[in-house]
Formats: sequence, structure tokens, C-alpha cells
Amino acid sequence: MTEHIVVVGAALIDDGRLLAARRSAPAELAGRWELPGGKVEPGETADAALVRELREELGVDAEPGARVPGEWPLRPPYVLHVWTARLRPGSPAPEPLQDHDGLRWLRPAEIWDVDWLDQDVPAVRQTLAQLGDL
Ligand code: 9L3
Ligand code: MG
Repeated sequence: MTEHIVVVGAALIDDGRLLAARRSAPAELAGRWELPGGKVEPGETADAALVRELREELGVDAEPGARVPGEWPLRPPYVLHVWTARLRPGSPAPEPLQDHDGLRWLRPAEIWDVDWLDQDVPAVRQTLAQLGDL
């Protein structure tokens, strides 16, 4: 039986802007932009995975918000789920520590200025529809 493995992506919002992260690996995804995150580990909740991934990848202390409705297929068996998130008070600013080589805080008018991963495009669109103004 094939089970889905969930990859959580964070719609990290701060001061009316959405964080986009440019992947540095693997080669076929390098240079494309994503909602940062990664695989939920066995026994881990999605929101715990989100907080862990954001700490590992960006060095931030994040607070998960709501799940954005929807599920977007990645390379099988992975599927992408998105959660909103915010920086906790006193969190360091995000830095590309691992897997990324660029970060941008995008205002609503700038969201489509970056070359999002194909799979992230519908997820970002749904996130914006859900949030209205960031
Ligand atoms: N992926 C796609 N969009 C995203 C994220 C966080 C991940 N927003 C894809 C890229 C990889 C796989 O999911 O093929 C696992 O992600 P990671 O653990 O390499 O970040
Ligand atoms: Mg990742």
C-alpha cells in the first residue's frame, strides 16, 4: 500500500510580507523558490516538523498558525501541505543556513516576482486566497 509522506511548507508571514527561500539543492531544484520546510518525520506532528525545519533551515523561532486547505503532489510518495507561521518575539531573523542560498520577504505585489517551484505555485496561490492581505 502506498502512503503519502507529508512535506510541510511554511507560509512565514512578517510585517505584511511572505518569506520565499531559494533552493541550493538538489541540482534539479536549485535556483527555484519555495516555501521553506521539509519532510515530517515518523511520529512527528506536522506543526512540530514545521518549527523544526524552520529552525534548522533558517535559524528562526517560529510559531505555527493554521493549515492552508489543500494538498499538492510532489515526487511520489511526497505531498505538500502548507501552514502559516510567524516569528516568535525575539526570534533571530531568518538566514539561509541549509538548503537555500537566498531569501526574500515579498510584499503582496511582489509575490510572483520569483520563480517558485512548480509545485509551490498552487500552494502559494491558495495561501494568498486564504489570507487575503498578508
Ligand atoms: N518541496 C517542494 N516544495 C516545498 C518544500 C519544502 C519541499 N515548499 C519538495 C522538494 C523535495 C521534497 O519536497 O523534493 C523534500 O523537501 P526537502 O526536505 O528537501 O526540503
Ligand atoms: Mg527543506
